[in-house]
Amino acid sequence: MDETSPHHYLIALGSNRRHHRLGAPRRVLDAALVALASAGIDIESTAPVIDTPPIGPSTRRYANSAAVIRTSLMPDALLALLKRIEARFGKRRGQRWSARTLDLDIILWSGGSWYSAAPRLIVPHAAYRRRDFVLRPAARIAPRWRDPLTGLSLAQLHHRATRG
Ligand code: A4P
Ligand code: MG
Repeated sequence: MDETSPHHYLIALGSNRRHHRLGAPRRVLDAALVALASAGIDIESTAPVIDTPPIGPSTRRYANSAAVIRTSLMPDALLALLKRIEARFGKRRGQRWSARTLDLDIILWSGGSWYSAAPRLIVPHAAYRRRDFVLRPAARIAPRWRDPLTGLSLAQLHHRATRG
């Protein structure tokens, strides 16, 4: 094991706005993974990109994916990196949940739970347990990873979320 990168994270990727140079949202997600790797993050596995209907006020469909990564960064430092990469792909306009070129969320980390007020960060992600657009790609690459709060695996959470 590489002792310099002790933490695993599950990251969710989303995009529902074209990038002026890269093009369609799924190209944005590919480029985001390249940006993470260039920043020294080990990308252990990536899920196939899926096309999903928007949850919330935006009317554009999303491209979504997930990745298991490995790094020595603690959650707050990883969030700062994710925010820098998001900003590089385009500034957000308007309100919460508006269309965005790139959204990178921390869903799970190998250390269990994390809470900080500044930067505001809650891991596991507060809403992911009900979101098919997160759980479907996540369950493809890490089906046995257990949510520390419920004790359920990602495969179980995905099954539960799609049961109807
Ligand atoms: N923050 C707290 N916890 C976390 C975490 N675990 N990971 C804070 C990342 N950030 C976290 O996020 C706002 C702030 O949340 C961050 O600055 C950080 O300090 P944001 O991405 O800037 O804002 P947002 O995304 O508009 O709000 P929010 O609540 O994060 O929205 P979501 O939950 O990301 O949902 N429909 C489909 N089909 N696919 C999607 O990907 N995404 C959203 C956005 C809505 N509908 C969607 C999709
Ligand atoms: Mg977000």
